Formats: sequence, structure tokens, C-alpha cells
Amino acid sequence: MSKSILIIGACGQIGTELTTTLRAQHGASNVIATDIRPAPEGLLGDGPFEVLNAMDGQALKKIVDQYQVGTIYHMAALLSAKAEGQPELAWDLNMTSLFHALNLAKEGHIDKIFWPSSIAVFGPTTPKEQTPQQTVTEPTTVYGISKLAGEGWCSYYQKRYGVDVRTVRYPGLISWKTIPGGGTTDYAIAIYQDALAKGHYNCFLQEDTRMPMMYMEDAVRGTIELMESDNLDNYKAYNLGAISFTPKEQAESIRKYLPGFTMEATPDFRQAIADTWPQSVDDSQAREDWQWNHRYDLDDITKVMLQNLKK
Ligand code: AKB
Repeated sequence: MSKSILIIGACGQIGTELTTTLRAQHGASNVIATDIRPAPEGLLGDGPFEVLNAMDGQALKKIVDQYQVGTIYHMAALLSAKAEGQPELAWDLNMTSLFHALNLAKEGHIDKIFWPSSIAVFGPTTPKEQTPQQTVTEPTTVYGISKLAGEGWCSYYQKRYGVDVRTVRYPGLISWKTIPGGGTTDYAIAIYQDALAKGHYNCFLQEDTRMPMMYMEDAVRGTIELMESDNLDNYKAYNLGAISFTPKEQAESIRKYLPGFTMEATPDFRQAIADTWPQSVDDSQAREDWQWNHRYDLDDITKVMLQNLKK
């Protein structure tokens, strides 16, 4: 009997689309969705769901045994902006839950883990354009510190215990099925919501703030492709890139579909976070090792976001 797949944080921004995609590929009953709260009606479709606090190692082990889990996608985290308000909780959640998954693999209970990292591992001393995968990493946010430490632990568990753990550093992710909470790149979704609802958006970042971004369908496909690749050797936290734009360029793209759209900017504390992150990333290693390729450019994203948020 083939082992099942477990998603931690299945109701989150990435978790939702990852769960429904994996269920379509592997059969709903083979993908176990978990989250800290019950799933909203209809969000994840059919298939097993368990309430799970990712920091509760015993509860996690029980679910792993009960469903004969082989692979964990660990998507639970407190994002950058929210983590600044609750630094200790963010550290605790982001680290403790990772250790539980890594230890299950070390002890042979599961075979494989996906653990997401972020462009937040970079900081003000990192080269900003085409940021290399291996470069200066001196993050200044709690979220970035926890992601960088997590990458270190994943690498350690792989080298020392042979754990199969895989990681990408996501850029800002743009989705309409589940809206994120607490990220610095969230403006890139709110702009579409307000464009439709009010015809106007007040951006919390300056309009020339350039950041790497990606459509969720690309991110989910890339994640699954990495997990299915059998062409990998040592642990690497892969830069994952797609496109790069500013709020101003995004507003121009929106005007192609909604000509009267206007935008102003009132930067808040998130500007200081965005200013420390890359403007674009060099993801050539992912493109070489597992043939990563994005499909959605800015205008494609604008079109699909406006079409779906309008419904
Ligand atoms: C955030 O803004 O915190 C996240 C991220 C880039 O990891 N979207």
C-alpha cells in the first residue's frame, strides 16, 4: 500500500491550493489535511481532515501512524509582518514544528519532508538584484531569522541523519482562493481586491518598491515538481523566481483591464521590511536541477486575479 501525504497548515494561503492539487493527483483519501482550526466548509473539498497544533509532536505522530504518512508538507508559519508583533511565538511555531517533522523522519516514521523558506532569509547586506542562492544572509526580521535557522537545521538533518528534506525560498505569492495574512508582500493581492471593490488602492509600500513575485499555481506546481524530482543530491534551499515588479507597474497592469483604477501610497512599518529584501532572485540552480519554469507573467496574473475575485 502506498503511503499517504500529510499537509500541515492546509487552510493557509499555500496549503489550500497545495492540498486540492495533491488530492486531484493522488486521490482525496491519500492526502491528509491538518490545520490548527477546522477547515471552512468546502475549502479543501473531500478527503480526511484533522485539527492539529503543529507544535504538538505527539498529536502529529499519532496522525502519522494512523494514516501511514510517508510525506509531510509542512506549511504552517507566522509570516513576516505578523511575526514582528509576536517574535517569540513566531520563533517557537516556526522552529518547534519543524523539529517535530525532522525528528519523525530521523526516527524512520516518514520518508520525506517539504519545508518552505522565503526571500526573507536575505537582508540589507545581500545583493538586491538577481540575488544569488548562495550569498550574504543577514536577515533583520524574526521571520527571516527563523527561516534561515530552519534551512540550517534541514541541512544538518540531511547530512547527519540522511533525512530527505526539500526547500524552496518562495517570493511573494499571489492567490485568490485563500488570501494571506501577515505578510509584507500581501499588498500585491489587496491591490486587486480594492481595484474591484473601490477602484482605488492605498498601498502600504512606496510605489517603486520592487520585489520578486509569483502566481500561486506556479508555486504549487514548482513545489510538487521539487518533491517528485529524483535528480537531487545535497540539501539546498532553492531560490524560486518568476517575475519582479513594483506596485506602480502592477497598477499599470490593472489599468489595462480597469482603466479608471487609481493608487496612492501610505508606507507603514512593512516598508522597512521590504527594503531589506531582494528585488529579484537568481533561480538558475532550480531551473537546472529540476527544470523549474514559471508560466505566469504580470499581465497573466492580473487577468486571472481580476476574473476570479470578481466572481
Ligand atoms: C511575507 O511577505 O512574509 C511572505 C514571504 C515573502 O515569505 N509572503
